[in-house]
Amino acid sequence: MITLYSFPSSRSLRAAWTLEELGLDYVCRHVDLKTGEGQGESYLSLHPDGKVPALVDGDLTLFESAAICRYLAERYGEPGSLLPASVEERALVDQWLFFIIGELEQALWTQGKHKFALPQAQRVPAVLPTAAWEFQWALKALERRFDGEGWLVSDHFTLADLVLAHTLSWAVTFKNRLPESLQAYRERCEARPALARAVARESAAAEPA
Ligand SMILES: N[C@@H](CCC(=O)N[C@@H](CS)C(=O)NCC(=O)O)C(=O)O
Repeated sequence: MITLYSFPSSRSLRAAWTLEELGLDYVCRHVDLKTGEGQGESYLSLHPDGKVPALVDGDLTLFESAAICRYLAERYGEPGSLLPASVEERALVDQWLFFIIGELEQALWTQGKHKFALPQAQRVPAVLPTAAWEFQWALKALERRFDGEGWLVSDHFTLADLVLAHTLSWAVTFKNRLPESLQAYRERCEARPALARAVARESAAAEPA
């Protein structure tokens, strides 16, 4: 059995979206970050930092959203679907995943941390313009390699597109400017029915029993 530990509008959506793209059966278990459940002893035994997502599949427990998506696609995906069939194209998917997490997301997360995620006393609003500048810098690097037409790797939607679309949606939520081409690409990815199902699963899990 697969269990995803999630919280709506967080990075766990990447994992839920991947599970839905793959058509897998899974339990979606809400972790109430707002009441501090993440820092409870029980959840810390799954995720050492008390964050979401975490995934349990049989004897395997995994944390880190990109690693979870990568595992699910490799373990359960048809070769040539979320992960391309060739080693070279899979390496390109990994290249984009590391770039998205290490470059694009970091600048965004600095914004998120200093706008709402850190305890009030630790927030430094003065860093926000620098983080916005850093995000635009990383976006330019993306645009040099990808104009928003087609897909990041290969001729179809892959895991690289899923994680990029999710990250670009955060960019918009945090009020960063996206070029029209990437905005259209993001909307194309977000129109996938699997994403709507994933959002619904995470919301339903958060409903009181
Ligand atoms: N690099 C991690 C980051 C995970 C992370 O920071 N998750 C946030 C939600 S998006 C979280 O659980 N924060 C804990 C909290 O807010 O208490 C990943 O991609 O999974």
